[in-house]
Amino acid sequence: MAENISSGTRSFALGSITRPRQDSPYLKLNESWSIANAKIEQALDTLLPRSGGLHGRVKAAMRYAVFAGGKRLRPFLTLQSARLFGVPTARALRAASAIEFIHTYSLIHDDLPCMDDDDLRRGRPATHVKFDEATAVLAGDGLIPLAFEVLAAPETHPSADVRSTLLMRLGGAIGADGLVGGQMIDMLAPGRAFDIEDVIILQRMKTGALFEFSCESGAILGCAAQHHRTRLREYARALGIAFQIADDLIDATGSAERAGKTVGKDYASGKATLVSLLGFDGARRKARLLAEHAVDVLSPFGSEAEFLRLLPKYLLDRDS
Ligand code: GRG
Repeated sequence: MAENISSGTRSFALGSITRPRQDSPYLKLNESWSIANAKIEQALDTLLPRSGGLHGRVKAAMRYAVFAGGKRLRPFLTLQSARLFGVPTARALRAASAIEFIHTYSLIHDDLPCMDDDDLRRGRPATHVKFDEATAVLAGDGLIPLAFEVLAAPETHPSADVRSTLLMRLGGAIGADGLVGGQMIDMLAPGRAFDIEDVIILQRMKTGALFEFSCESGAILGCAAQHHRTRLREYARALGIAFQIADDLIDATGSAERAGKTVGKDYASGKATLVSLLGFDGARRKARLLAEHAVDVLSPFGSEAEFLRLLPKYLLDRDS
């Protein structure tokens, strides 16, 4: 049921998110996300280095990984949060692209034999399978400074204060107390008796931190008040855990063909997840409550936040 979208540069699937009914409010969200994705693909293409030179292989691997057909959820969150504060689209697209570069690096490295050891990503051979391990490490490494370079450039925002806030918040989100720390906990997880609180800490760092930055970055670009930034982080935190529960349900019950990645590994290994700790029904209930909380947090915002309000429940229906 993948929604195929032509982005101008290539064709990709907007995940395999359940196709909305024709009368559904989700139809509008789906359309808006598709239009946004075409712009995001264009921005990613412009900002990524072109292959070529003696080191062309690493640039080819960076492009291979980025243009593998991801949902572009995090960039969409940035564009939607930027919309709340009237941020020009060109600026928001730069922050959105930087975030997708970081997300892609994390997926490349996560798939490596020394990490999660997965051969399939986004329905295609993982980067280390398509190229080789060293090239995949370097491709991930290359995407990190590219993200920082894009955010630090004056085209992202004329104010150096805004740019340095973006850099600082991204650094915090993906460092030892964010994405990297979350991955460390995840690596240590097999064989450990994690409780619900431990799993939430792990997920908040591994998945949530980049979600939080995705939502907050639009507010930072819009020079929004601190309380707005805090709200958007809270929205992202609830959304991130709900999204992770959906991911764990896909792992436990989904098909690799639809998910475009290996499924069943976490479930079979007995790794603690909110699904294994709460059971299927308990996890679904928790995800629903989180989705409702995320929507409540957006109450001060008007109709500009309509897609952010629709996203939590929409994402719970996904199967990739
Ligand atoms: C290597 C430092 C380091 C971190 C890796 C991102 C990550 C941490 C691991 C990926 C494994 C995983 C299942 C993470 C939880 C949820 C998640 C990030 C899923 C992938 O995100 P989607 O569904 O992917 O947005 P697409 O392909 O649509 O971009």
